[in-house]
Amino acid sequence: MVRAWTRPAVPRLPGIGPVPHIFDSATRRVTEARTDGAASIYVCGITPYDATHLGHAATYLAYDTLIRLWLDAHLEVSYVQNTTDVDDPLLDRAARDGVDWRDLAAEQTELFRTDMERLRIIPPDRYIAVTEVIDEVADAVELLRAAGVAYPVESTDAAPDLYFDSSFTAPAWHLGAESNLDRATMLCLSAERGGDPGRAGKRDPLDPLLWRSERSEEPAWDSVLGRGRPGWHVECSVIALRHLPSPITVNAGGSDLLFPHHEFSAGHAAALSGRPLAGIYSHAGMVAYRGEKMSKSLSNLVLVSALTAGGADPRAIRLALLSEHYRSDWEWTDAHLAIAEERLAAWAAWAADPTNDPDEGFLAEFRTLLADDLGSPAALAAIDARIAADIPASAVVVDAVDALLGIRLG
Ligand code: 5CA
Ligand code: ZN
Repeated sequence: MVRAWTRPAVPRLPGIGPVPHIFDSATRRVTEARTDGAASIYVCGITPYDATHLGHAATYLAYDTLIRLWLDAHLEVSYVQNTTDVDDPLLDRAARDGVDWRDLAAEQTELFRTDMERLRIIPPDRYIAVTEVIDEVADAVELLRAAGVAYPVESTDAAPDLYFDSSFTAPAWHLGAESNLDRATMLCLSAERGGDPGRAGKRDPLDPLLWRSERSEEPAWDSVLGRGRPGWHVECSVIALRHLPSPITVNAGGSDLLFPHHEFSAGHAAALSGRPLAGIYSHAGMVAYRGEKMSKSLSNLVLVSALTAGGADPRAIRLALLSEHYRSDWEWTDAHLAIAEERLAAWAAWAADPTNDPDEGFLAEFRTLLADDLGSPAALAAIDARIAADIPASAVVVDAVDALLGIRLG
């Protein structure tokens, strides 16, 4: 397990909050997020380079809000996140910059930790690097091969690689069950997002890589499959199965992971365990900047560390991100931060001398707004409205802003 970051203090509020409901991409319904009195979540972690941009931050903040609601509902929470510390994009970036991929991953993971801590994002209980689970992944792929769900594809420069047969079906999974996409869209997204639909020798162009045999100049590990390294989706299936109950309550990440990543993470997990990976598949919208999705490959990034270095209060960054609904696609502008800074100043002034009013009615309303598919814009507006109406702040509401929005006023 790699080191995560320091956990922020989360005040306990009076009474018990409602169990949150969130949108499930598979059923396309807002669904109660709970499994037998407990809650578990796997959130796909970063591939450690170009960390931490506001798109990353928005996605981790969305699931931080969900976890805060679970804690407020007195549910026991288990939270696992991975870090993809070996994969093609990381290796490509390290090669481009002439640095060792391990050094790049370590330095960027450290920057990510610092940013998460500044933003007061609750850390995972287990933070797991792919390089820590190579043997487990190889064992899992070997099981899939024995079950006839993984098959070799010849290569000219190495031993055969292993691929997942996406015609696999089980009560727990079939291709498209999670993403609901048609085949043409899947083919397109596979090509865009790390798949290799054009590779010769596959049974289906959509079949994803499970294990890549050693190539010269590439990192590789000894394993039951010979020397090589894991494919991308199977890393998340194996880490989730190993460290969380099955099915997990929520499998989460940005909407760019809907297909192929989460579809096949779920497929591999179902083939390994016979059970669905998750009860709910949740996806955060994409943050754009200057007209396009904020992404490493387009280098239109706004980094959390650049904003804080420029003097931005991390609480204002949090408020700026919370002012947009987590499921919508939206574009970051400087105005987001300016508005959030004004809002933070107004909230802090309002909270300076809180009353002892129990504010039960408002606390219930505030909790309900957030528990309804993480309605943070409505929750922010509810506080604004109290200030506008000259209703004094109470200690309870100041604590609720801290516990549920992660913003400590005063
Ligand atoms: N390591 C894999 C997941 S196993 C990965 O996707 N890493 S990442 O660094 O590319 O992205 C980390 C998380 O940030 C993912 O959940 C991804 O969906 C999310 N993300 C990336 N770009 C954006 C964006 N522009 N807006 C919102 N979320 C984003
Ligand atoms: Zn993942």
